Amino acid sequence: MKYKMLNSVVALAFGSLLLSCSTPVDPPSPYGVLPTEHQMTWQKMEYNMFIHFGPNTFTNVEWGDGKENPKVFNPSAVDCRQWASVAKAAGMKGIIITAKHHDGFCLWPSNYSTHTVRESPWKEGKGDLLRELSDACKEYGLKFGVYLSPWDQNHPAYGTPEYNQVFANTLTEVLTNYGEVFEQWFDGANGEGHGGKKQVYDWDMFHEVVYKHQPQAVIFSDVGPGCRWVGNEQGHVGETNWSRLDVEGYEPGAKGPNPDSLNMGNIFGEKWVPAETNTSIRPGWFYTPSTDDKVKSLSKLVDIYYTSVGRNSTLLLNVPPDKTGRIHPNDSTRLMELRRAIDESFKENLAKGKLTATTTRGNDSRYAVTNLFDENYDTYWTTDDDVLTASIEMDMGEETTFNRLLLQEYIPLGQRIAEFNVEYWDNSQNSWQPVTKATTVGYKRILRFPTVTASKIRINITNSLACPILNKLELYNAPDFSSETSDVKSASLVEKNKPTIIELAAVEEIKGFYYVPQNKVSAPNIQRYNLSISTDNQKWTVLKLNELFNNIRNNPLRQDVGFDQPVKARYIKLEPVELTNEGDKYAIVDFGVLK
Ligand code: FUL
Repeated sequence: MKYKMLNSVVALAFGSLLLSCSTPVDPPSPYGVLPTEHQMTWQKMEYNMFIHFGPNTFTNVEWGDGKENPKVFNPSAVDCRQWASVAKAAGMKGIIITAKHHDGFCLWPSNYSTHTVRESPWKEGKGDLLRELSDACKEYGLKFGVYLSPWDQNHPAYGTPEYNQVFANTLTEVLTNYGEVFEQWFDGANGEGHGGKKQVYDWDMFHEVVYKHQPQAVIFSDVGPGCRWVGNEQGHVGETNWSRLDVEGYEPGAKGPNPDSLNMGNIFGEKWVPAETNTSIRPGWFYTPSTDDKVKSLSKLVDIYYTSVGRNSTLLLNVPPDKTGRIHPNDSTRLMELRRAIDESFKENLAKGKLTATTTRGNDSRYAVTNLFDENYDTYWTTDDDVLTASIEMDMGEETTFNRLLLQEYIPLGQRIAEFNVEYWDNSQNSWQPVTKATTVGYKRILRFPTVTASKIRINITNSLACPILNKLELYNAPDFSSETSDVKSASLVEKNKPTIIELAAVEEIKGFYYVPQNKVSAPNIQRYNLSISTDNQKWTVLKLNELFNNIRNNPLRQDVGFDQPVKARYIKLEPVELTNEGDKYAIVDFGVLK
């Protein structure tokens, strides 16, 4: 009897415990600044196409100076439907086009410029590329976005206060005539216009115009407000990547945050400004036939996918149409290879079996760890507010071979996880063994590690700024596409006051020169230079004075510079005037003549 009594007391106590467990527990309060609904939609797009097209496509330069004859713009077979179909087949969700680059040429017949497609022979001046592309995007179910450079080397008003209004009007045209725009890309470059005039941009006014006409548009710049540059054009955001950024006191362009902040965000940043990794499939942003054989390799592109999408960033991959106005087969073939590689890598999710967590918020099944397996973005696992560390274990029930782990943090409630590691159960040693460790997760984190075979895996969250919230866990065994080594060549470092001189075997006719900088954004490469020639190493003729290597800061590539006419010389002297990163030495990988 006594025994029976005891039993029912236990049963009673257990029952009330169960009851308290099923009392709904409130979801965690948001932590820090949060993404807007539009930033969430944008983040989920993950992979988009960038299109650089304009006079530069025909003059083979990266930065036109606005003095080009608009007649150079004459593609013979523009086919925006081909661009869209390639983007779609590549798995991209949107296309952003350089509606106006630094040369000021407008790809639509703007009423605020006399340097547009209207002045070109293309379609006898009746064409409108923004119309064609926005229509093609609609047809293919892609979103449409626009790049507009405030820096305009053609517009006569550039450098005067009136120009800001001109730019606002230009922006209004683009944002009111072509349907919905998902992203407004503002280039921060701010150079001189006619007669060396520089502009003080009225960013507040520009942003107002965007939000008035396209409230859902995510605005890109070094400081957002919608999304941010990652501080390089090589295709990698930081391994640590916070979607928060300190923006106070900074401006787009040269007055932006330092490259590390852009690359990694700021852990306690004051605004939600997620990263967009923008890079080109070719060495430069614009098409030129000399890069037909330099389309990035599959392994390089796969790598870029992991160092962007795999690190809590979107990827904006530039695919520049050629002189006919079509995407070159070398580029489209590579994009299809990349698609296949991604599909193959993430074909079979091996995450299955029993999932357990050391702790679950209020023991409430709404926050159960099994939510990591479902397809619902808005269900997640989390812990009690004061629990900042936890482990999740997956027992797959059988030996499984894998080399990729995908995690997603539920960022609508803020980015929280700061450090975690992964372990596997080693049967032979009867212990947990390390697989890898990392810092941030964010919207999506894909970890690559050497292949492991195990039946159990454990994720230990060792540091989180608030209770961790995860909504996805996937495991894969991806084929190896990474055969490429780093392409950063070592450079000679030369004292800044010592010019570099080449001596040819004899006096020869030369057509130009090339300079190969170190392919690293942080290298002290030559940005402005003087170039002189001589036949006797005594009397020098200056051919280039205080000239700029275009875009060398953000994209440190070999620079080919032609002379107006061939010259005869035996000695060629390159003198740095200004470096991309100041110091007392400059970097030089190679310097030579074009014959
Ligand atoms: C940079 C520009 O100067 C390049 O030409 C290119 O458009 C790149 C995407 O942005 O700031």
